[in-house]
Amino acid sequence: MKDNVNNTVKEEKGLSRRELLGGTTKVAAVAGVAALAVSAGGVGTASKAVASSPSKNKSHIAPGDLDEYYGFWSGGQAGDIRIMGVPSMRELASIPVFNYCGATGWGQTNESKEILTEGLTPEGRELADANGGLYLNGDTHHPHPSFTDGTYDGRYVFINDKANSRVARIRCDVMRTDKIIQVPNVQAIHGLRVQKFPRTGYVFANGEFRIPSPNDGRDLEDVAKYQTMFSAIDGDTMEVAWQVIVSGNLDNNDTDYNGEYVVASCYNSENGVTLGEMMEAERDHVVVINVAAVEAAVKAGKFKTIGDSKVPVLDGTKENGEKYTRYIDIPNSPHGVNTAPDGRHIVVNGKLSPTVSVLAVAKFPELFAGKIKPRDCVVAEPELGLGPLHTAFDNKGNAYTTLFLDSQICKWNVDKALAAHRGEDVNPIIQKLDVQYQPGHNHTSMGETKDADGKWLVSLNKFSKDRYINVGPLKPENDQLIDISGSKMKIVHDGPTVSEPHDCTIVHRSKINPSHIWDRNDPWWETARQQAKADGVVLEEDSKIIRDGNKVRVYIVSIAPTFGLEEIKVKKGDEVTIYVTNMDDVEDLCHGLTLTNYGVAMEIQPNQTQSVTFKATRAGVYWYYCQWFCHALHMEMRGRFIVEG
Ligand code: RUQ
Ligand code: CUA
Repeated sequence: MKDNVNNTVKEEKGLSRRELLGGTTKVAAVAGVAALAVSAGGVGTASKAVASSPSKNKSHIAPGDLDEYYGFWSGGQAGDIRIMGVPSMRELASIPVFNYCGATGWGQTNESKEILTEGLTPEGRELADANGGLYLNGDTHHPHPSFTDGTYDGRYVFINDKANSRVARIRCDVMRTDKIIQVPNVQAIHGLRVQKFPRTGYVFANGEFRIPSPNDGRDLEDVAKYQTMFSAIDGDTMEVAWQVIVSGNLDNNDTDYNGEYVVASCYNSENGVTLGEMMEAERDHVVVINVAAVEAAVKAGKFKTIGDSKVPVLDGTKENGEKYTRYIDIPNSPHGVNTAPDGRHIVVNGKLSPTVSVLAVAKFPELFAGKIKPRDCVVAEPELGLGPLHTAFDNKGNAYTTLFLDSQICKWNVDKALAAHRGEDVNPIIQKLDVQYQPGHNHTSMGETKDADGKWLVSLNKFSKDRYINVGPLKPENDQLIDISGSKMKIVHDGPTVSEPHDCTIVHRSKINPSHIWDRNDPWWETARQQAKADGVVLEEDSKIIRDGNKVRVYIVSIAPTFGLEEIKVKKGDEVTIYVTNMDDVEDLCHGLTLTNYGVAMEIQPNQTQSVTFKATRAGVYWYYCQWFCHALHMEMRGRFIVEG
C-alpha cells in the first residue's frame, strides 16, 4: 500500500519533469521525426476511460521468499548475461559470456579460452590475435531461451554479440556459456531469435552492417557491392547451417509458431552508408524468410560459398530471391519485431513512424505463391504514439508497445486494431502509461511463448535521469516493473541496471532447473581429463606435479579448507598449468585459486575442475590462495608457489 502511494507521487512529479527534459525528443526532431503528424490525444484520456480492477499480483518478495520467474537480462556493453529474480528485480547472478570476468576467471581459464576461441572465423582469429588472442569485449542484446513446442524447455539461452559478430549458447543446468561462434561473411549480429516449433532448432541471427563480400580489401569504396545476410545457426551443433543475402540491412527479427517463417526488419532499405542516406525513404521493409524453401535449395546444392567459409549462401535479394524471401514495405525505419502468443500475428514497430504494422502469418503462404501483394499481409496498422520500438503481449489479446520518444508504454488491443483497419469505428488504445524514461525493449512474463500469462511487464528504459541519487555523468538505466494483471498497468518497482541491458526474457521458474553442483562426468573439463589420463593422474584423487620439459602440470584437489598441495616448486621460464578439482560436493561451496602478483585467478565450483596456464616469469615466493570464502579456515587455505631462479 505504501509503495502504491509513493508511486503515485513519483508519477505526478515525473509528468512535470518530462516537460523540462525534452532533450532526447530534440535529437529525434533533428532526425526528421517531428515532421510526422502524430495524434497525442490518447495520452491520459484513454487511460481515464478504463475502470481500475484490483491486481492479484504480489510484487514484494519478502526476505527468504523466492521469485516466481527467472529474468535473463542481457548485460549490454558489458558483454555478460544477468539473472534477475522477477518480480523482486534482485540481481542474482552474472553469467560471463563475451566479457572478461575477474571473479570467475572467464577469459583466463583454459576451459573458457577454448570456448571463446574455438568458434572464431579465420579472419576473427587474426583480428583477435592482434589483441592477445581473445576478444575481451562484447555487446549483448537479445537473450532468448530455447523452445520446444512453442514454449521454453530450459535447455539453453542464446545471445548475440553485436561488437564481434558472435552468437553464444548458455547451458541452463550450470548457467555457464558452453559454445561461442563467430558468424562468417557478416558484420554485427544484432537481431536474434530462435525457432519456436517443433524445437530450437535454428537460432536466427541478423547481420546488421553491409560490407564488401568477401571483405578482404576489395570493393572498399564500391558501396553498391556491399551486402549483408540472414544466418540460421543449428542450436544443437552451433554451426551456421545456411545464410541468405538480403536487400537492405537487418535489424530485429522474430519467428512464427510453426517453424516456417522468420520476419526481419530493415531500417536501411536505401543501402545508405551515411545517416542522411539511411533516412531518405519514407518506407523501409521487413523481409520474410521461407525456411523450408531455403532448406530445400541447400539440400539440392543450389548455393555458393564465400571466401574460406563453407557455409551455404543463397541469394535472397529483392531482384533474385523470390523463392526464399518476400519484402513487405513498412513505415519508417522499423525496429522491433514481435510475434503474438496467438501465433497468428507479428507486430513490426515503426520507430520513426508512430505506427506499428500487424502482419498475419496465415497470409505468408499466399504471398510466396504470388497470390497476394506484400502489403496485403498487413492486417492492422494502428497509430500509437512517437517512437514505437518493441511490443510485448499478455494472454488476453493485448499488446504493450514502448514509445521511446513519448516515454510511454501504450497498451492496445490487437483484435480492436484489426477491426479499426477493416473500417470499424473502434479505438484500439486502452491506456498509455508514463515510464521514466525513453523505453527501448519491454518484455512480459512468458510473453514470447504460447504460455504468456499476463502478469508482469518490464520496461527497459534507456535513461534514468533523476530517478536515483546522482552517481556521476554516466547514470544507470532504469528498469521498471509494471503490474499488468489488472485492467490498468501500474508501475510497482524501479530498478537500476548498468551498461544498458538492451533486452530481457522472463521465464517461469517451473521451466528451468539448474544443478546445485557439477556432475563429475561433465564434458566441461574433457581436455583436462584427457591430459590427466596421459599423465597417469586421477583428477578426483591426486594432487601431483608432473614435469614435461619446461611444461609443468600441477594437479590439485581442493577440499575445504585445504589445497591438496601446499607447495608448488617450478623453475623460472616454465609454462605452468594448474588444474584444480573441487571435491566438495556441497551446495554453495565454491573455491578459487588466485596466484598473487601473477594476475592469475579462477573459480572452481562444487565438483568442478578448472585449469589455468601461465608463464613463471620471475623467481621468488608467490602465495596462492582461495579467494571464495569457503570455511572458517578460508584465510589459511593457501600455499607457496616457489619459482627457482
Ligand atoms: S534493439 S531498443 Cu539492440 Cu533489441 Cu531495440
Ligand atoms: Cu576455499 Cu576459500
